[in-house]
Amino acid sequence: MTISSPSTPEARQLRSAGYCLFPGVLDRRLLADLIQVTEELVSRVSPEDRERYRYQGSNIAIDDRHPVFTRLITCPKTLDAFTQVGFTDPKYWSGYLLSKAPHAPSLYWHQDWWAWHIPCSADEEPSQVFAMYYLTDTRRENGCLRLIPGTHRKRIPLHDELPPAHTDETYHSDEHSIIHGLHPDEVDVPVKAGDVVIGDARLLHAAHANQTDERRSCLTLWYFPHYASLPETIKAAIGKMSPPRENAPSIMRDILVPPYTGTAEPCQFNRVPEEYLAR
Ligand SMILES: O=C(O)CCC(=O)C(=O)O
Repeated sequence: MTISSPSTPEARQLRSAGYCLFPGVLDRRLLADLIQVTEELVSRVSPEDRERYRYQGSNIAIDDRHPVFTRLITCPKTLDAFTQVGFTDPKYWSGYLLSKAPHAPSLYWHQDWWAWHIPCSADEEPSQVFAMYYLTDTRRENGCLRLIPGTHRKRIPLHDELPPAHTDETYHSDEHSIIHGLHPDEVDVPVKAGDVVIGDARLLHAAHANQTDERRSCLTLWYFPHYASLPETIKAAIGKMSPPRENAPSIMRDILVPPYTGTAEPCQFNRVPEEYLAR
């Protein structure tokens, strides 16, 4: 992808370090409504899912037809932030509620890109990004995000130790193993409730354990920042993995990934970084 990005500090940081932060994008009303709806969702998690997703806390796919999530996905200040970092055609794909109960363990190191065998995986421009919102202020003690800057484009030894993200291997990993450990190059990303962290899906990230008596909830939304410029095989794969969305609210029409109508074969789902992640 050859796209010239703007020279704002956030745009530069996103390309060089793999993430950036915009403060205060959610207003108080939306934040309060999100807290109410997500508490209800978390209260309905089965004991089996609570155990399976104990490192993420929960892994609840959000319903983008629910009015509160529609407001979040189309949040004007986040869409404005996308413009400021140079996204040419942002399209929303999916979102998850990751809610750490009091005293929940750390989240394992991982990256979330899934088409590593396609050459665009080496590009400076991200093919996929997360927009992460926290519903409480975060810090190391209550399980803030941590990440290793630059690892979206540079291989480090840890890459070769990690199983593919969000699989049985990570769900059943040992809390004291290297994939949960501290890394000398990691940085904490503490935030205020209502900030948004925009990050490259290729970036190695994790979260600290929640050592407090309070719940810590995160909403991660996935977007393709330059959807129109993605390789056809990736667009076909996205189309195959996306839920049907004929009944999407009208406010969502412009931001949702469109149905794939081309003829390309979907590329494989491949979470393992190979030749396109440079040493
Ligand atoms: O809980 C967090 O802070 C990050 C969550 C995350 O990256 C994930 O579950 O994939």
